[in-house]
Amino acid sequence: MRLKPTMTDPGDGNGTDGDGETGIATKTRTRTQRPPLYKVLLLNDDYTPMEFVVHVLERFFGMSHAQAFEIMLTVHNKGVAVVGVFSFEVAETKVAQVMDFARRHQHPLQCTLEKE
Ligand code: TYC
Repeated sequence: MRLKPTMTDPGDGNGTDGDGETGIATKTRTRTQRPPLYKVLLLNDDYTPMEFVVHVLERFFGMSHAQAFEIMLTVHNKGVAVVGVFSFEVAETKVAQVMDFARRHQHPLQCTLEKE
């Protein structure tokens, strides 16, 4: 009689090995750890040109022109939109790239991240 499940005999969950014996049933549940994800948000403003926002979405988020235009309009109409979901490191990098690109072109475009 074994007390714990093994790789070759995970057991049937009834606490026995099916060997007719009884014992103390111990189960080890393996909790799968997924890395936390972060949403990258683009915010609307009254001054950044629409074409500039479309270009940003194509350049930094790999969107097609049609996709980029659609998301830009969503931000324009609703005030904010999620433009991608990434690991913290990638999300942080995208935000920095967008903010730097906007600043260099003297547009007030704002991009931020939020834990999912
Ligand atoms: N509202 C801007 C305009 O009318 C366009 C715009 C869209 C700005 C999306 C920022 O994230 C943004 N020119």
